[in-house]
Amino acid sequence: IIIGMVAGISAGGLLQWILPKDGDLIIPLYFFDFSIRGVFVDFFFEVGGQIFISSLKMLVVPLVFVSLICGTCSISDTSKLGQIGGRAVGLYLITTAIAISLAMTIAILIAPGEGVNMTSDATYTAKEAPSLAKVFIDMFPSNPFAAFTEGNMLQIIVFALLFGIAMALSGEAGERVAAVFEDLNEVIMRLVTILMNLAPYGVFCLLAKTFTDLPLGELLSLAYYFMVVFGVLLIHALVTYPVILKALTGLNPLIFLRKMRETAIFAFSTSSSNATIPVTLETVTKKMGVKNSIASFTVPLGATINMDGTAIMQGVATVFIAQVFNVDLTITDYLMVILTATLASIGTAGVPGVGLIMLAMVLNQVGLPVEGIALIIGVDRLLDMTRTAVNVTGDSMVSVIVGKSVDGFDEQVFNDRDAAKKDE
Ligand code: DAS
Repeated sequence: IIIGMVAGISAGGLLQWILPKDGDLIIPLYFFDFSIRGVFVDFFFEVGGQIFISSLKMLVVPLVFVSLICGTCSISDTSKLGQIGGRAVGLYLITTAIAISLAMTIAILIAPGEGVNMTSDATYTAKEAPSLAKVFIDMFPSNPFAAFTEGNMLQIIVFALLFGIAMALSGEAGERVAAVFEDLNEVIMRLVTILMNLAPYGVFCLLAKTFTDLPLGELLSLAYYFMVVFGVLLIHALVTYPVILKALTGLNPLIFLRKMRETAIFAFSTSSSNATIPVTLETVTKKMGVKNSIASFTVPLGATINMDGTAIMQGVATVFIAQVFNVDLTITDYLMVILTATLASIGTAGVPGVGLIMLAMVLNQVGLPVEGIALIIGVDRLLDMTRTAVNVTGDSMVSVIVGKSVDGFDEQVFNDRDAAKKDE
């Protein structure tokens, strides 16, 4: 997969060097013109990459539903379920609040937007941040089948939890149904393993296409902003998470980070926490030793409500845009940003670009000109890839912490360098 990643970035860079910006290179052959962009970028890379992402997403709804039901009905006492849920949600919200506070503090200290002095006269009415009540009401599906077709992860999670609890309380009938779901889960996880054999090619296509047209020039013009976001993402992934993991579990963070590598590359390549769920689940259970009954709940939940990487981008972007437009934010404004960004992340699925949409909500909340997003949108693609990798790392870390805290964790598997290799 790493080879696929390096080859994809190299191919994209080479094509960016060969092809004129948004242009093409036509090689006239005997009976047709061979278009470099048409054949490679718009066909091979586009088709290969999209097929790969669609095949990952194809698994998400059935995998989350089946594995969550297996997990829930195997936790017979519902009090433990409350314990797992409470700890997972608590840790997700705390790590997101730490992420955005870290991001805003560093952005205020470095002041990447100082001296740009843009003025804003456009009026932009972005949609309001969701109220807490609405977020909770929307979690309960009025029609579970609609939740499945729309891929509404929070509603699927709630329905699967309730269904699993009902199965655990249904005696023999529940046991018979549980046996069916166990077999279904086995088959779907086998499908994940099969798909992971396609990963190098899918990662190659996705990155080759992205890096063919990545606006490197814009990166330079926004290098300051880009480097601050990228720097805080690295600090959060390589310092905050290891410190929290070590402090709460005593586990070796280097083993955790090494085992996260493949999943992080998937997340980086797909820019989608949701599409990466099958891989995150596989890594957290088979390589890190978290019981499926825990991971099947914490991983999909994290992919939906936990977006530390996104919160970091939003924290830096808010300060950057305030500086660019010379708006002095008060401490109340900063607290409002933390609350809005954390709330906004709960209700939005982990799909490409969702962080930028949520940013409009956050800027609107503190009265900042939302058209400031136009400044940073050019460099957002590469940041989206990186922050998605941070998002799934946070989901995996919390899964390990919660698993270990409720005795749903096999430390031997975690410390085993080759865990899960035997399965492949
Ligand atoms: N791409 C989102 C995710 O899947 C993150 C973002 O858009 O910020 O986590």
